[in-house]
Amino acid sequence: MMNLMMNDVKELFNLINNSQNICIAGHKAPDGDCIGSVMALYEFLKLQNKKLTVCIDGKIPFNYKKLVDEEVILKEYNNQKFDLLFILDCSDAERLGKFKDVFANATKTVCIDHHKTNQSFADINIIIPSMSSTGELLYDILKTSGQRLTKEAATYIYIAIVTDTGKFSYSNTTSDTHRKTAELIDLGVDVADIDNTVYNSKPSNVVKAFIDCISSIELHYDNKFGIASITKNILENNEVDMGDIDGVVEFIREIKEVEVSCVLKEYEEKNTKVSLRSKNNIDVSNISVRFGGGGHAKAAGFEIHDTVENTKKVLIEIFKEYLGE
Ligand SMILES: [Mn+2]
Repeated sequence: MMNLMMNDVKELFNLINNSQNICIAGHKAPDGDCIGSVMALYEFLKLQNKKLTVCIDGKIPFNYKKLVDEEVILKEYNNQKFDLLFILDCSDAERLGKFKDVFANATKTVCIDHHKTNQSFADINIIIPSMSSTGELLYDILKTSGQRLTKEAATYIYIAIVTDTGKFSYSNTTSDTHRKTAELIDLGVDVADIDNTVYNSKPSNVVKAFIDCISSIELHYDNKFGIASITKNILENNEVDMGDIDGVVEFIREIKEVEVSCVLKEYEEKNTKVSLRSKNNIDVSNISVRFGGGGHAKAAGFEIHDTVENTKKVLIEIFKEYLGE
């Protein structure tokens, strides 16, 4: 934990002590880091007898369902006010989706995040882009309390780390990440059990939808750019939700020559979400920021209000700058 953050961390625990009604919010279309971080903080604060509300916009993917009591998630936001709001793994308040107004209505706000595009928009901002995951950063923060984490809290932190590091394989994985993970295992995390829950649990229709997405792959610029789409058609044909299909963009990156992989997600006819992954030197967060999105050098995303087909053309054109002759 960086020294310069310690004042913010102390202030954070002061705020917890002085607040009764606390909200914990993650980003829309939640992933493992979002869910793991939110639920770890929830477990931690539960022991302090706070009134807790969780805001996550979007379905909890099937593999995380048994890890989250969906009863604790607020269904609709009706201008409830909170003494203290935690915003986790979000580079801006818009990422709260249908819960974005919770930010303006909270007395105090704390943002904990590792996206380098984060603009430090809350009252207290603990943003460390060198952290593999928000979960890893949250672990550092919670450890300073001196309170021993429960096995449940440790497990949520582990899920956040294991998913955002691609099972400890991405370049965001550090020796510190591994040391902290070792501590989590000492706290009782069952590594193989979590692997089965998070990764080895896909319903067959989800795998079929995945195959359909992969079949749509196009390769450009001597196979250096790979792009595929998750269309509403594929989702409907296989009866799956968007959030259930994970790993397409990482799968495309497995192609030897691919430098940048891209997946287009058709949410509405004119609302396409773009996910980008870079293998080596291209910083995809720069491209994402151009379109009002955020992310990391090797993993970033944004939305375009246009069709999948038009968005594809735009992206192929953009990567000509980077990967064309
Ligand atoms: Mn994250």
